[in-house]
Amino acid sequence: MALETPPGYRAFDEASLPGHLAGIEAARAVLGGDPSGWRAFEVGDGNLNLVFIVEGPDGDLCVKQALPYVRLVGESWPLPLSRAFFEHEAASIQARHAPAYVPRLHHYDPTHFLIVMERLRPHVIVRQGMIAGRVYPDFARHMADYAARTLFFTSDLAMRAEEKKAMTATFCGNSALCRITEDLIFTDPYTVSERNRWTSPQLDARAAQIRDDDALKAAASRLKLAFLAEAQALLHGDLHTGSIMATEDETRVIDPEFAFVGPIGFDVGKLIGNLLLSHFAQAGHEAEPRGRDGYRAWILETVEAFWNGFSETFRGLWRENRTGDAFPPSLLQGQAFEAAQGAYMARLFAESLGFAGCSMIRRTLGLAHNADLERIEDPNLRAACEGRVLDLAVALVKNAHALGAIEEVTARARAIEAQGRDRAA
Ligand code: SR1
Ligand code: MG
Repeated sequence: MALETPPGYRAFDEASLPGHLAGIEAARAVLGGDPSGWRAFEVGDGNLNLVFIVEGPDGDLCVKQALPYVRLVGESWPLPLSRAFFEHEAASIQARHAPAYVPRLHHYDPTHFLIVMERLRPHVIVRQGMIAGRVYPDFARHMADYAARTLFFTSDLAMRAEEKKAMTATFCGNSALCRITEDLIFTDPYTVSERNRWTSPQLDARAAQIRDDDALKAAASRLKLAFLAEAQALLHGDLHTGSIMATEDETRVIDPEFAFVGPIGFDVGKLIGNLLLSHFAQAGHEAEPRGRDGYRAWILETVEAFWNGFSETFRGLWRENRTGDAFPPSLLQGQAFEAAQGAYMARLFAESLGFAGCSMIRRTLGLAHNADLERIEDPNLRAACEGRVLDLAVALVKNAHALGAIEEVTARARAIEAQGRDRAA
């Protein structure tokens, strides 16, 4: 039986989309000419939606349409179309705060849950670039700026309480997407679930060890509570390297359909976790052993520069814009304010590392894996890389509070990589 959809909704395909876009003024303005000559290509490789590139004589566009189910799984897993509304809302807010780092939005169609936006070209998905060993010299600086600006300006540090509560209320409606994160990241990998998968039999014992680790499960549960209950700022909600497109000079963040008002460390940590995962996956992509040592070093420098840049920019924005209801200037000035900021950032750092670890565990033991590891064909080599991902991830989830600086995290990553290599030799 077909899934129920709202009146007027239909999922487009390459043949039917140009005719629909012909009725949208913003699309006509970009594509130009006669709509009968427009061509659409479905290019979506994500887990949830349809994504089209549409080309006309004057220009091109990207069109994203929500399906009423999870594309990765099929119609057996229904998912609200409203995620397109939340994505468009979040993208509009992020465009106000960090316009240099998001694609231009042209149109939102609420009947078809469809977003018409700028086609990013020649940008490529950063995850694909990192699998190919590409260096993005400004990536850390851009992402630090993007994260600091979008997260600071939508937090209680910058917003008045009435405005912030209204924003929070709007995004509470995106609960189905939050539910995916709650289950897939914070619960499934730590229990027996038919949605889980891993490289088997190589990682069977490791998966069982993780299911039996009470301290780990308690720490993951504390992070789940933070995700459920800490309404700190408007998050992108799925800030991994597959949600970022870049060239050498430009960085654009796409796909904020998981947006909601949650803990700042979730965005920050998800990006750190995905970079660390890419670091450990490089052994599966290098042409000869140690062939990507230089690239691994760049990834870890990027992790450091991202956190350090984020932290510095976030603190600077906060010093300059004490416009929110939290930490009022009437109470805190000078040294007292600096001390309060320091304590806030230390807590955020620890929470970010915990979320980074959870993001790494779910991509090795949960439902949705990353191409970084999935593309490694030799299962023994893949399992070796995944084992190293898990070594660091478990330490991050359990011991984040013991780590004082991002350089301690990257040092551990380096040590785990070296030990793994020695063991394999
Ligand atoms: C069922 S959706 C699986 C994952 O895809 C997205 O990228 C999110 O990370 C989600 O958890
Ligand atoms: Mg996505």
